[in-house]
Amino acid sequence: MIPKILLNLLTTAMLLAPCAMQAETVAETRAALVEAASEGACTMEMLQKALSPENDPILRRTAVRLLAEQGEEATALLQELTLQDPDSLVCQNALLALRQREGSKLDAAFLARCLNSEKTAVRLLAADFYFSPPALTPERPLLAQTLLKTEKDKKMRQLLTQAIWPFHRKNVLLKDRKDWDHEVTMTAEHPLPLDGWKFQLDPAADLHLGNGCHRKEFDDSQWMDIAIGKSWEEQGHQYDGYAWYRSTFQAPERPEKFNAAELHFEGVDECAWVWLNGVFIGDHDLGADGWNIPFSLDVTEEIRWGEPNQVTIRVRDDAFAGGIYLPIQLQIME
Ligand SMILES: [Ca+2]
Repeated sequence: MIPKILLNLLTTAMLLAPCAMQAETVAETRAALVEAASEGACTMEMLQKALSPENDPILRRTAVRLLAEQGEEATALLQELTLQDPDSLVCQNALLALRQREGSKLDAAFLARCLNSEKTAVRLLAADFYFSPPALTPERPLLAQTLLKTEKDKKMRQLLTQAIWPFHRKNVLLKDRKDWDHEVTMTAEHPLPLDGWKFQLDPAADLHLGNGCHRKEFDDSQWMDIAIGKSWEEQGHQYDGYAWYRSTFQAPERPEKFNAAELHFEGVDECAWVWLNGVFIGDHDLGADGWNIPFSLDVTEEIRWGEPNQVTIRVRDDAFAGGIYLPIQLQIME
């Protein structure tokens, strides 16, 4: 084995060699660099030299990858390369290296800058990290909405659209569960109040963004009053589009015997998205055809027995009457 000191000198010498490197020299320099790294003898100085803009892209891409193993001092350089390097793969590798080093602690302000990179590969990676659901904060969907106005890349548009509407859940009822082969019967039914609901129109379809109105703690005291059990047109709103309903109902004490709790909607004209205590429960989205089709959503995990429960419902109506025009019940299933 070549002694570390010699290897260091050798690699540095190769990196200091004239810029227009032959293919063979590139391969050798690259190999020496990788070797030095495996020996733990690779220094920031060596990597910075290898990253010199006039060097072969293959050598530069390797150097970026090795930068990931350097200490804190490499962070600024990796960020600079991500945002400014002319080689798309160098940028991408730099961002991957940063993610590998810092995981979910990767600086959000820096990632937001990456979302404006002219390189699609960088935007895609940044969007993947920035908009991943566990880290989703109220500001991020707002940024996604802004970016979507000018983004042309199809994959990128998909990611942004998903970030704007991060509510996805397949709600499975007890009767539809694959592990359930007993007959399901309803043993009790508790109607939700018809009056005392809060109501807000949402023509821009953006009330869930920012300080999202689906949140349990959202302050709806300035919203209008409305009842359910009749359309919003019947209550003075000649309107088609999105609107939100919010209310709090008292749940019964926990039943002694039960297998599931469900919210049953007799009719919402036309589509509905439902949150219970701030948790997205599921939707009823069959387009205009869903207006007179009853539906249920399982809330076994989310219901708080014997306590007030906050329910939020987003409704979309495209034509004629709209809204929660029939009652809602909490049903206990056995
Ligand atoms: Ca309608």
